[in-house]
Amino acid sequence: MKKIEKELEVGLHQAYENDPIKADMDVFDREVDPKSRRGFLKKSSLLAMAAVVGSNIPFASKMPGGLIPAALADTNEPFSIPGKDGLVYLNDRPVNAETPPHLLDDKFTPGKHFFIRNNGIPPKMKDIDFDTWTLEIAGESCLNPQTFTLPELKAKFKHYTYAIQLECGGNGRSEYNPPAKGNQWTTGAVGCGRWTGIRLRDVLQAVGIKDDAVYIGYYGKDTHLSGDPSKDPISRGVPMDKALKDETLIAWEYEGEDIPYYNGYPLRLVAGGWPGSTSGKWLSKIVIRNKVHDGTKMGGQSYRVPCNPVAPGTKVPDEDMCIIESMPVKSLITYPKSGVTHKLGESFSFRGKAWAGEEEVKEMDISIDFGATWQKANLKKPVNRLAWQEWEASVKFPKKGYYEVWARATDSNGEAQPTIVPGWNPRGYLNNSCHRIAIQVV
Ligand SMILES: Nc1nc2c(c(=O)[nH]1)N[C@H]1C(S)=C(S)[C@@H](COP(=O)(O)O)O[C@H]1N2
Ligand SMILES: [Mo]
Repeated sequence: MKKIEKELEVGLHQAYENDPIKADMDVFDREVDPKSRRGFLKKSSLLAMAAVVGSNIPFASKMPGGLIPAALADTNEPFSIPGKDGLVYLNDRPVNAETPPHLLDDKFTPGKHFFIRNNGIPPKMKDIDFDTWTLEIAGESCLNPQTFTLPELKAKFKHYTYAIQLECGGNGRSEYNPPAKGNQWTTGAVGCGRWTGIRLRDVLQAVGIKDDAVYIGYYGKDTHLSGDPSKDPISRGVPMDKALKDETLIAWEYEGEDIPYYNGYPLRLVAGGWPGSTSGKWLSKIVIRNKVHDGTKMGGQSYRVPCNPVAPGTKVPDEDMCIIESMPVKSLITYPKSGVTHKLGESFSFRGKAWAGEEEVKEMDISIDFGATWQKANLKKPVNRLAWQEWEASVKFPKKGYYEVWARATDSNGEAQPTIVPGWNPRGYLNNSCHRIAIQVV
């Protein structure tokens, strides 16, 4: 651990000495104004603030609470989270952090760059033991409820590795107007890498699925923010046909290593192409249900959108909201970084990633004239179903000046990304508008 992190931890433990719940929390689970886009630290976390600005703050006692240090106001300076590198911090209780586009340039996202979306407080690392971790399979539509240890699951069922893309349903939320409550994700609540585990299908078939089964639901070992053990932070699921797909995994490995702690170590569900919220982390129980799973965040406005489009700002009754299933087609420009300068006359190469929920991306286009004309990019096939696809394109700019490069993917059903923010919805899900970067040609 770097020195400053150590100091931070010591400082915080002192600060929380008289508050056993806070003292017990992970070092990063501190209070932050959830509305502030960068989620900066309150006055109480001066050591943390000093860590972020890179030096101490002589007039710290005069600093208004919630002030965003000017040194950081317009940078994406990442806060450090153990095992993570370069993420942009949105909130720290629960921890939420996104990946800047240029850190999604690798073919597969390294664990250290994979975004974090927590709804509660993760189990403590010291309480997690890979060898005694258990997964219970139960529910009213399960024939023979059974509990397996993680080593039993590994020994009993065949292993599979798939590159699978996960994206939070709220990725892109920050662009909605009127604004939607929740983490103000820009473009970085997405990643793709190789998950290794067993098929959920094999485990469900081994315990027996009753004929009336329609849905599965998951439970994880994280705890509710209130500390109330009777409440789940989140418990979602998928219909049986998604649960039984080849690529729906119970995984213990990501990119050849243990799953990173914040991404669900030691065991998680991976249901690619659907909202990330269906991929339960710190997985401890799966229920086979005879009705749509009714766990926490399955109802109301959570991970649901109006069944029919509504005007921005409309109040939509719960009964008119539908559960999000496959995510829409989307893409990112991962090279270069927005804001680069380029010399006139030389051709410029762009590259990025594209994905389309349950579908495949069939075409990728880029525009340098605000969408007036489009040029086809070279698009690779996915390495397997539900993996993102690489693309690249090369452009010659006609004259000096300011340009934007826009990227647009089209899926196998002919659905293309919109150039402006699509259908407003109360919680700001499913923004798949084109990614844009700025280029100065000199
Ligand atoms: N147990 C548990 N599983 C969870 C969550 C959570 O808070 N707890 N968050 C969900 C949401 S909303 C998303 S987008 C993904 C994020 O996965 P990641 O943090 O590994 O990126 O995990 C999902 N699974
Ligand atoms: Mo999410």
